[in-house]
Amino acid sequence: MCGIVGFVGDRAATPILLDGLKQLEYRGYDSSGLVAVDDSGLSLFREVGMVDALVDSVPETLEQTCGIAHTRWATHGGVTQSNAHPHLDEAGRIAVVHNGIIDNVAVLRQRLEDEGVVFKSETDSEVLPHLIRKCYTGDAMAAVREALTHVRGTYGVAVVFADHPSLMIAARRGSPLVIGLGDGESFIASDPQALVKYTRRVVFLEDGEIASVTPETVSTHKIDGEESSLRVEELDADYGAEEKGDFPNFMLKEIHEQPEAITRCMRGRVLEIEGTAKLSGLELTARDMARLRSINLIGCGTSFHASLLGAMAIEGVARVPAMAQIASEYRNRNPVIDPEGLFFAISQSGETFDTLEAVREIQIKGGRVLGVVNSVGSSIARTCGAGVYVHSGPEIAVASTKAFTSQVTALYIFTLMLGRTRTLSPVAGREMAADLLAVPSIVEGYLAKPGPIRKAVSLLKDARYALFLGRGVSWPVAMEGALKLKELAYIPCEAYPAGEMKHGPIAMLESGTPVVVIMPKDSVREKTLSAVQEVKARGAKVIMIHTAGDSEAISLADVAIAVPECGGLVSPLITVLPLQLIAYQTALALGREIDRPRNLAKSVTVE
Ligand code: F1P
Repeated sequence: MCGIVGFVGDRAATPILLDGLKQLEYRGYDSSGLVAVDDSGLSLFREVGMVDALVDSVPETLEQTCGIAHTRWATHGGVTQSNAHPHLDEAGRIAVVHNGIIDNVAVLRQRLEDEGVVFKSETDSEVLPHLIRKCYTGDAMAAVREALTHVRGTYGVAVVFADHPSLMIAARRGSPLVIGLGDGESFIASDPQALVKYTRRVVFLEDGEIASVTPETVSTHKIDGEESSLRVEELDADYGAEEKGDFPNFMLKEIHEQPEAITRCMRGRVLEIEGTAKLSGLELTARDMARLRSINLIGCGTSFHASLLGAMAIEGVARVPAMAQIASEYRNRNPVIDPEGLFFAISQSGETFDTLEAVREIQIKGGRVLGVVNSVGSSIARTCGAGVYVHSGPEIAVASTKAFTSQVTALYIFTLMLGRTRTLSPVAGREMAADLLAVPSIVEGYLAKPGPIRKAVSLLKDARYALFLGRGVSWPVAMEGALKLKELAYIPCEAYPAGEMKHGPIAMLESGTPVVVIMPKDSVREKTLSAVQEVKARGAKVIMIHTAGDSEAISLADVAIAVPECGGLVSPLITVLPLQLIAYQTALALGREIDRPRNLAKSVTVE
């Protein structure tokens, strides 16, 4: 979602800003812009579409050594040049880039219009430069700070003033910002990815903080006044080193990284001999776990699907009542928080606004919430304070793949650990540990020989509708498969528990409708078979994901894709692989953008 980059130093700012925007492209956006600053004024450039359009429009000769830049993902107002950021005050001396949403925009805009301000865009963000101008009497920091006291909603903002051409002001509430400390130069970014090429010494702004950033100095304050201490951190040496290597795009690379990612997630955590697991980041004692009364797992999109699988495992194996919750719904329904319960916030990016707000709501009500997060140091990880890092490594493609399998793995590890404090016997614990430890090589084996994916693509690519069916643990897998196909190939599709098909979606089936059935050999396979018969009776085409050697499944399938045998609980980590590949190959066949599908964002930082 929207990205921010800022630079101040003693070399030309625009190449650094443009490069930073390119690094943030993976997050999703629809327009971009920048301003370069010196005391004669601001040079503004904005373009709709890819950052390359902006690169083409910015002259290479610009010498200004300070500037801010933005990739916009439209919320208020369409995708137009005038809605792209930065936005300026009327005198053209103050520029602002903004991530987030201003809730009281209507009141602020009306007030400013009544005072004679003429707006040039339809965005909520444009109120900021005008408000700052009203508060400005020569002190840039004081003006931004005062303006922000009038704003309700969320923001990560970077502001520059033509009067102060070696200064950037950054402030954060609900939308992440990081400041990079270079040698005689400083950076601002909404994601460390944009600045890691230049420096690894960073300061993550906390919510409610404002920073004054010059080439040599950074100071942070609370927006409401007092000075706050500067916490300089060092990013990992391999942070931001992602390259596509021999792969044509990040998605395929990330699909193939799954064996390694799952291995990393389990390293030192699954104890095969003892038949248990350890997750010290959770800071839970065996006594804490034995007393847990309920568990809620909260996430969005793919992370919600991982939450569903986590909840099934926790309840089924560890025998603790567990529920998966969609984060955006959860916090709005004034949930009752069980003080004897435990909450997990599941998020790849650790920045998903709805999930972060759910965390805060749970904390306000006295609940204990732990993160299951990929992005180290992200807002959800920091807000939770404790949790599990899934360690899948940076995920660049918007459609999540390796983060999903790592999230599920982490939740299974937790299940094993929790189960052993309850009814799970040492023998059953050892079996589960062995099943988990076997996963990476099974995944590797499948990916080396994925079966007739292209045959499935030929049934799906021109379909007007597709249905995904699964039972038990294969139902969330079906949901994940349908989500991937929607995200990447834009094919209308839905996922249903196989037993629920006859309660509605069966009406959608006609001759040739592709139906993807996830039916590994497990305790509910027989029941899924009857749904397959119903599908076939309507002339629909069955793409069957089945356990290798299941001749009955093969005989019913129009396209049969075999996955290797594995433990029942861990089957989602295998059956999801062909679905990732089907979505990927279908999108390729249709000429879709793979790593940055339309309208989507990697990090959804708005409500
Ligand atoms: C949640 C999510 C992703 C999806 C897309 C949009 O993100 O729905 O699952 O692939 O990128 O956001 P997160 O909370 O897991 O970062």
